[in-house]
Amino acid sequence: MPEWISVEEAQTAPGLRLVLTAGVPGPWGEAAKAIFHVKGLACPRVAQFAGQPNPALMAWTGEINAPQAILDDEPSRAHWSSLILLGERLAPDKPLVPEDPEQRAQMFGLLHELAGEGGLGWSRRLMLFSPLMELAPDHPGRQSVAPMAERYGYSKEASERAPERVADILGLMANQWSRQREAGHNYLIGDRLSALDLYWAAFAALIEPLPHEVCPMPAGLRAGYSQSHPTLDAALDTALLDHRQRIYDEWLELPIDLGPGFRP
Ligand SMILES: N[C@@H](CCC(=O)N[C@@H](CS)C(=O)NCC(=O)O)C(=O)O
Repeated sequence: MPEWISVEEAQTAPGLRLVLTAGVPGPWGEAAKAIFHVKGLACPRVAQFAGQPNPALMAWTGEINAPQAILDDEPSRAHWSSLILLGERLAPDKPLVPEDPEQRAQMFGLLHELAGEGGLGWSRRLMLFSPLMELAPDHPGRQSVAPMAERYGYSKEASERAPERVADILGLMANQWSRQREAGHNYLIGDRLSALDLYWAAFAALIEPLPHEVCPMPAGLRAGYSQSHPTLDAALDTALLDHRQRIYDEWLELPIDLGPGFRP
């Protein structure tokens, strides 16, 4: 299990460093971890605290978001696609982006639907914020998420549209998986492991988190991540959850490392 270092230590450390949200199996962070793990790019991890100002991190990289990958003195990479492409650059011998242009375009399209603005991650996050944002303005529960909710486009209308949007994307993934199965493939794109399998494995936590024994996340957050909704339940192909389990069993770290102080 890679070591966790402070922002101060990370600032002067050479090579690759990965900033991750402590205590939360945030899907963007889990996907970035998966990319580097599968590629054998071991690197120290740096804790970010979701919803907090993270002043030292902001001073270092100009971003309070996580994940962020910092290579030597190069600018921080925070966007999901730039993290994938950094992995391809650093370990081209273990490609996670298909060579075939059709497959490549299809993969980045589906990845955007999972991790991009307005996609499954953003929409599920709105659903997660919704019960707290419905509380009175001075309620501590609402105040704890309001800055983030505003940062990620929260409105009552957007949160009401979110279940349909998540269901649409689950439908997309289900169709892709059944086409692949029919073609005799064991992965979501092409005939081998790709970034899409890793991002699906990470973002599936927002539909059904892995059990506490392997993912010791705070109970309140687990309730939020597991929030069921009839529209989602109807759209979910549980074979995709079996695929998530297989990807974790065959390719990824378990238990999930949520940082110092968050061990199973
Ligand atoms: N940078 C990623 C998104 C990552 C992201 O949304 N991270 C959130 C997870 S909740 C975060 O760290 N938020 C911290 C905050 O807003 O305080 C991307 O655009 O692809």
